[in-house]
Amino acid sequence: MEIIDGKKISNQIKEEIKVEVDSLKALGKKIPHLAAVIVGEDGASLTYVGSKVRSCKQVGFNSTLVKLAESITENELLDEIYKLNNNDSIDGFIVQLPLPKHIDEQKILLAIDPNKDVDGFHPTNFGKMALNMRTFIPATPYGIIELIKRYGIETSGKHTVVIGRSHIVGRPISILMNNKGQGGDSTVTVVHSKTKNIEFYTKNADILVSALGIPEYVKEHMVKNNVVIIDVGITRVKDHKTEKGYVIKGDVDFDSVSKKASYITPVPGGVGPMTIAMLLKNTLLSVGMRS
Ligand code: L34
Repeated sequence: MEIIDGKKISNQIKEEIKVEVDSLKALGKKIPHLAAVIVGEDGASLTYVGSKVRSCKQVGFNSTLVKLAESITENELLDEIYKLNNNDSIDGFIVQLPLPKHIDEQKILLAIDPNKDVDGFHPTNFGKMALNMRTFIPATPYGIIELIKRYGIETSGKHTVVIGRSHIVGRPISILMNNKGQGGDSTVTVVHSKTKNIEFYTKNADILVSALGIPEYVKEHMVKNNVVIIDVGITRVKDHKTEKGYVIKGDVDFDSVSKKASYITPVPGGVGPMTIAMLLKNTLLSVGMRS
């Protein structure tokens, strides 16, 4: 069994990005500038966005954090997005999800200029991704593909089972792993809350991607020997014994499942840090496409 070290690979990618930023700077070109919009005070969202801003500094990007109150109206948020769309100094931006219930997420995502949509959530970019055209790939699935490539894991002809069909992970990763090319060419099954007998599918997976959000849902008896496990789940579980008052759990019961796996991503330190590295990569791509 080999642990897939997302923390290490994400640092490598950030180093690679820094080299490119340094050469842009040496040539007197524009410094990449990423903006992030966050609405409200959700603890996990604040952590993730904070980490995005910190990573911008690490690689030499400029960054802007737009922090908005939970009570903001949909129209006010749309105005913020138009400002970012029209601000020429900004190469790309994201609106951290989830948004408060009174705001229509689709409406917000549709308002983002597709050329600045470094999350790849706009229908234009999502459609391009589905057609295997060059575009922004949503950062979490992009990070998974990158881990698979850098660990030399074979996907061609393999049976990949994805648990979950969210717009930000399950659906896009199912498309990417089925697309033609390296990291793809897989036979993909997507299981979800309405699937009967989920175990029947997971037991037949060569590669299992879990993006469900139920801590330790995937148990040893649900997978076969030598399975490749990609655990995208990241749930904060209350634990008063710890300083922070919670522990982070993945979708997979790591201790038992890792014994059967050929490769496995840990939580934390697996897919999470890759999400951030690939967002930076998309921002660099945006600079290239805009200049
Ligand atoms: N718009 N919303 C938008 N884009 C995204 O790409 C995201 N996502 C998901 C939630 N909402 C979003 C993220 O940024 C999930 N996500 C994310 C980003 C980073 C990490 C996890 C999820 C991460 O850094 N995880 C660390 C642990 C962090 C902690 O201490 O809580 C890890 O090692 O897994």
